[in-house]
Amino acid sequence: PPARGVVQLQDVEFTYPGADDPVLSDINLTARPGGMTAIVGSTGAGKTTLLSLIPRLFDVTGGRVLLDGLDIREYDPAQLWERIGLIPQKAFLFTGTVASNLRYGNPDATDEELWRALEIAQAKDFVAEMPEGLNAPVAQGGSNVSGGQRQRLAIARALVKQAPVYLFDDSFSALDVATDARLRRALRPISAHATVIVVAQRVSTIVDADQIIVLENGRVVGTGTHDELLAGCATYVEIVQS
Ligand code: DUT
Ligand code: MG
Repeated sequence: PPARGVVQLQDVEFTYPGADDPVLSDINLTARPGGMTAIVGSTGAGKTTLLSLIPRLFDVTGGRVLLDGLDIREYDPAQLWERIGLIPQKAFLFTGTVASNLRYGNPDATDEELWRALEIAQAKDFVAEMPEGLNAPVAQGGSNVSGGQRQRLAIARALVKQAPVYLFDDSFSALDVATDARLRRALRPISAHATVIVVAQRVSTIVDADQIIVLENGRVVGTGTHDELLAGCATYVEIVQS
């Protein structure tokens, strides 16, 4: 059956290898295509850890993660990775060119597809301004581009995969407010058919989410829309007011 992108976490618990205590416990959530799920919580709450379980960067130590109804441990790892576009909290680039960085994950992408992804990621203008364009060199660690540019190239790289699931780990807070807003607008056609999970800090990023999951010390302390959580979740109120 074709990939749809329904992500489910069921009674998930996770303890880092060698650690004594779980950093995530009793996590239950369902994220569906055509909607955006936002994950909020203070630093150390477990947001990055939660996202890392979906492409199996780590395996759960309790409960299970399902993609389209199937335990992710049943997938061939490469097949799972193909279906998930992960934009890490700390974006990284390889030594090479803009194009080689973008094609990581989808070697067959056409130049046109690369430009389309760059456009959505708000990275088209600065790449077009480079004399070599898509063939512009990327120095070791992406040291010849700014942090915000690196972030947007990492977003474009994930979009080139055309995955049914996208995981954005705090990808927007490093961007200025205007770029952030343009980027989220440009992502709407994608979230209309894909499953999008974003870890976010700015209220503007999360107010429109179809569901918001509030994490505190590795546990879900609230699930709902912005208005529902404002009315019923003290932790959420604290987060959005800080
Ligand atoms: N942790 C480890 N080992 C790791 C990564 C994290 O023990 O390799 C711990 C640190 C923290 C908890 O797991 O107590 C959750 O960390 P995570 O990075 O998931 O938190 P976050 O919500 O993403 O924090 P931030 O907002 O700072 O990104
Ligand atoms: Mg994090």
